[in-house]
Amino acid sequence: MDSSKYTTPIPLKDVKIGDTFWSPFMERVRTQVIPYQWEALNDRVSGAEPSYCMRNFKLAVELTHPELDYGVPKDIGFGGMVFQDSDFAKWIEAAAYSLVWHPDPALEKNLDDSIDIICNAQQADGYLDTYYIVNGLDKRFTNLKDNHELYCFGHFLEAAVACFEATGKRKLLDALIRYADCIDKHIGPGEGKLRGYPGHEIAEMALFRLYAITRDEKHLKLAQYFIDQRGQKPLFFEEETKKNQNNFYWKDSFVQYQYYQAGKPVREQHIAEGHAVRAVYLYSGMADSARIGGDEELMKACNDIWENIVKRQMYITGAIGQSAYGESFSYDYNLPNDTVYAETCAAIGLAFFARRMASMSPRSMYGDVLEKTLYNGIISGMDLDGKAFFYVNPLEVLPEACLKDRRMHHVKNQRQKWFACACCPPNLARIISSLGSYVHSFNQGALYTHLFIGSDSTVKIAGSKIGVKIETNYPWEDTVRVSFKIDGSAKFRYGLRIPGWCNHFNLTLSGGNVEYKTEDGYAVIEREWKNGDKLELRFDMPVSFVEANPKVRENTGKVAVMRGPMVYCLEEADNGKELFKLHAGKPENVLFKFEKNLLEGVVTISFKGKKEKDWNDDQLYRPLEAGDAVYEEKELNLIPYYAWANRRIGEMTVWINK
Ligand code: FUB
Ligand code: ZN
Repeated sequence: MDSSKYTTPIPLKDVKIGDTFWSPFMERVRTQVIPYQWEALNDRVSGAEPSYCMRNFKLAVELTHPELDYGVPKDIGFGGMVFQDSDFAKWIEAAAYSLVWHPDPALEKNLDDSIDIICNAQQADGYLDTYYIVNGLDKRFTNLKDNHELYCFGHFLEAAVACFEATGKRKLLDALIRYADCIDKHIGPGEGKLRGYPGHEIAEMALFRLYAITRDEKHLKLAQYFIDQRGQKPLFFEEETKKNQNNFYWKDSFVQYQYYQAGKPVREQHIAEGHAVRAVYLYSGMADSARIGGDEELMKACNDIWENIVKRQMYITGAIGQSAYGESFSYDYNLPNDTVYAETCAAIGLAFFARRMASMSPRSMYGDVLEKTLYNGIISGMDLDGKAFFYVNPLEVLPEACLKDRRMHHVKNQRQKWFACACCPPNLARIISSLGSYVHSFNQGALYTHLFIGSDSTVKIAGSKIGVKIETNYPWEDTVRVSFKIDGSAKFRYGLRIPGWCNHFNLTLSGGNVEYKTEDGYAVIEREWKNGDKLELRFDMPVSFVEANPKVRENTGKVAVMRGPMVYCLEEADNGKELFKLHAGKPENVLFKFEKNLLEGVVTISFKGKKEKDWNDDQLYRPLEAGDAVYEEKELNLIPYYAWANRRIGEMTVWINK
């Protein structure tokens, strides 16, 4: 492992996004999603599943400080999922990020008031989880496997770090440091402590972020302990289950403790298994730990798992977690398009993992996956108003099947206003509003650009303050311009990702030739950069027809359509019913055009394909000799996958008959 390649993202506050594609998404999150989710957390969205989240917090405050009265009946009980607190934490995190790029005194006040509620619910010893504050603190830390205490802690820690970085205010951060101390007192290697770890990961990566601020070894050690202790014998979860007579839901299942990625030590894990969101959150923490600790063995596990995901278990949209059973990964090359799970949170977690792998070593495959999942499988989770969401992101939908076929009962053909388990919408809000920190990463001698997002960033490299400006109309257009603002000149390596989908590109510097080396998929230029230097990267970005490995049986004889990073789909609204009868054939007249008034402005693709005609009789079966299939010419019209289900309910498919 070459630590000179390690980089860290440019902090969010130093990246200002101004991008034709992403700025509208970020604005939507700021003006629609964050206010809408606040209403949802307060159970004020009519017709939506109640959240109970704020009610739980207010109740926890009232039970802790009887002098504070929010008017919540003291005997009303805890509402919603055991991990309901995490929705509030994710909302806080998203709101904090949005304040970085759009100061908003009313939102900041709302945030401050929310933080007061959280701090008022905090117990004297730092403990902070409303499920146990309401249901009895004597039961806390008795079911780390399933009751999500450390998951909620992790989410609040992420929120606290975000608030501190966004506003400089320490109130929530200090509260979470006290909670971390409380956890550290009860869990860990010392005498009399529980040898436990999170049943649902996230605390690991959150603690590494905390450590980056506090530099307190205690926080680093706790994060490392959570990772290293996982799966060690005797298995903590097994002992905990016996001791506290907890249920073990997976006891008769093939998955056992690997549902929680806890069946074996992490360094012995080489394939992605179990609950997908848990898994990618763990792998993100493992990648942090491998980088911070220079741990080769852990790095190897991360690499192996990465390969397994992207070469065997990832959808073309960057979605992961194929199976509704346990919301989990399943097995290699099993990628069903219609019974798929593909939870929005899992795609988001894959983006976290990809970014951390890119920080370990800038290899374009990490940026490729980051880009793929961001432009497709993540943003498909939200409608174009920012008011309805997908939890499950199918690649093929037949509305009748969603209603009548049990195998697809989890697949919705319409985004939903809210969910009883509402993990995905606020997760979308936090990743979209923190997008700035995914664009570049740097170290003392190098800067790498992973995503082509219009932005103005400032970074200090080798003692010089560098301004980096990206101008582009990507992904709709093929040109990216990067210019530098430097006081005088500065010598550093600059790496620009050349996407895996691109077969040919042209790179120039201020209109002339430039010498670059291709290293791990980045065009790397090492030189004395001068103020005003401008790179122009132009890709060949034709419509491409992509097939899946023949081992993916669901896609046998099928083709998907892409342009640049965008995956396309057929929708009933543009192509009529029975999409399964359409064939690409040898696509002719392949055209793409930007349609300003369609779906908030998208590039659409069309080509001449064909449609199989119905038989002349209404037999269900017939001998092969009865005749060849008859086709009629048909123009196929495709839209970007992320924008499907924004018009009316109808069929959709990504994979088309060849
Ligand atoms: O368990 C908390 C969250 O709820 C998970 O991350 C999602 O998969 C959903 O089960
Ligand atoms: Zn989710």
